[in-house]
Amino acid sequence: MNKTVSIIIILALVVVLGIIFFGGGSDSVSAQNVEIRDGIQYVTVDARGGYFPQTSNAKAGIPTKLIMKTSGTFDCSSALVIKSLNYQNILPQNAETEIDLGVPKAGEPLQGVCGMGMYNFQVRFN
Ligand SMILES: [Cu+2]
Repeated sequence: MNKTVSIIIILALVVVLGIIFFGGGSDSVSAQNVEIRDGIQYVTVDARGGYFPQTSNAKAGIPTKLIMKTSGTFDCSSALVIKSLNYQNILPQNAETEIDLGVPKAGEPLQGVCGMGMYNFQVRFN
C-alpha cells in the first residue's frame, strides 16, 4: 500500500515538474534567443530555410546587436534585407554575422526579409 502511494506521489511530481518546464518553456520561446551581456543586448536569429524564431521580444533602450546565425545555409534566407537599416547582405554559409541595431526605441519593431520577400522575421522592442 505504501509503495503504491509513493509511486502515485512521484508520478504526480513528474507531471507537475513537466508542466512547469514545458509550460514555462513555450512561454519564453522567443526570450531564449535574447541575452544581455556587459550592457549589450544580443538577439540571435537562425537563418536557414527561413528565420527562427520569427518573432523575438527584446528590450528597448539598450544598445542592441542582431546576430544572424547561419549553418549550412544555401537557401535564400542568406540574402538578408533590413530596410529600416538600409542593410542588404549575403550572409556567409556558416557564420554568426553581427548587425548593430543601435539603441532601439519601444514600439518600433525591426523587420528582416529574405531577398525574395519569401521569409521574414521581426524583433519587437518593449
Ligand atoms: Cu527567399
